[in-house]
Amino acid sequence: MSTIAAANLRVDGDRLWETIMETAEIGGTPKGGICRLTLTDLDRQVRHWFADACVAAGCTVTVDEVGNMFARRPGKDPSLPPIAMGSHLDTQPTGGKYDGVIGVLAGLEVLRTLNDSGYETNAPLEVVNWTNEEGSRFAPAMLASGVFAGVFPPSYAYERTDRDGKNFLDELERIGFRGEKKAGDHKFGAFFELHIEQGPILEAEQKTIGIVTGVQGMRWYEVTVTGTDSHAGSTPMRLRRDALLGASRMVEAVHRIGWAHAPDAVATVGLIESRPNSRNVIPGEVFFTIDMRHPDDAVLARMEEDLDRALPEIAAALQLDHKVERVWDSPAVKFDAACIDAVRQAAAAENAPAREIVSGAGHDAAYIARVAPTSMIFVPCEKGLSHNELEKAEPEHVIAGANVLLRAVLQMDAQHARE
Ligand code: HGY
Ligand code: MN
Ligand code: MN
Repeated sequence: MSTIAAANLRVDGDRLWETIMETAEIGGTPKGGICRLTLTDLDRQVRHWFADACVAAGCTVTVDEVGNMFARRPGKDPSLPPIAMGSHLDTQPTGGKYDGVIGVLAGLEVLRTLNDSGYETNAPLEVVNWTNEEGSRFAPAMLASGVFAGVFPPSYAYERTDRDGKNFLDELERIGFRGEKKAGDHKFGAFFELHIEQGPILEAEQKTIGIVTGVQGMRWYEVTVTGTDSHAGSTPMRLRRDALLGASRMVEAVHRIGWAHAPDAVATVGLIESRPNSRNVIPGEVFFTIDMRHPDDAVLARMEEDLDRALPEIAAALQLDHKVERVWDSPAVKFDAACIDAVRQAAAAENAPAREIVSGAGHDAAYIARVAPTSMIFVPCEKGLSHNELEKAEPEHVIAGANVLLRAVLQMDAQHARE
């Protein structure tokens, strides 16, 4: 089929939407979201669903040593590096139906559409499901795409433990997804990730497509504050070493640092554990996490300096000990100009109102951009709400995003064939 004829190819929107709703049942929550943490039995279930669907679409499915799944559709020339699409099927504990999922399932839908039309690409195509993008169960986020991109050795991923002390490698083996394939053993000709924006901009500007030019910088920290757990009734206020009071002031300080560098900075304390967590014991130890982000790495460094000043001051004033560890540093990323342009042209061909945008959220594409020409396609979500069970995307936006993905992939394939 000529590329002109390919220009008229469109995904089957109903079929795509059906796959999104069908997989949403795997870990579906009463509020309409999904709780499908990485390397759990539910993750195993959706992985088998994905592998079966890809095999039924004529793909070969391989799994690498950290559980990344690659569904390959042959092209005319098997020697060419595959053009890849993908995202993640793991979710937040109170995740939505669309975060990550639409990037994987739109990739599957692109393959199905090409099968229906008998269109043969020059290069092979691959649809990828990256392990542990969310970083909610095992920190940091984008862990397995990071291993694929050579940012972390597999051993680093294997050693990660969740808050219950469960180990990444044990869980990966338990669900049967520790593959033989070396992570990063094959190159991509290009990588495209379709994702909801998870922010308010596209909806506010009534744009259907975000032409994603890059991802902001982000850093994660873990803080342990130590005081003395003692009796809530018999310990006078002046003799207390209250770790939760210290942590509370530190949470306020993180919030202040975010505001000090707003509007582009964000700073969040999302996870906090107070021990012994008994109503009549003064907390002796508190563990909490910090997530700070900014499009400019230099500002992110200044935010970290602010943190390094604020936390010791707070601890000293309350005679507390504390430990801060930076556990993740993902610098700001700029995507590949040719891939960005492919998305821009595809959106124009779709007559979809579009604008350029930098991603506030982290994505596997941020790491894959280190080893392959990469860009992303955003579609709006209602009120920009995400990492929330009420996350909502409109079918026509997701379908338009899938058509832009299809076009961008075919354009990049044709472009590489001409080179
Ligand atoms: O944290 C993030 O930005 C991504 O959703 N994992
Ligand atoms: Mn995501
Ligand atoms: Mn997410």
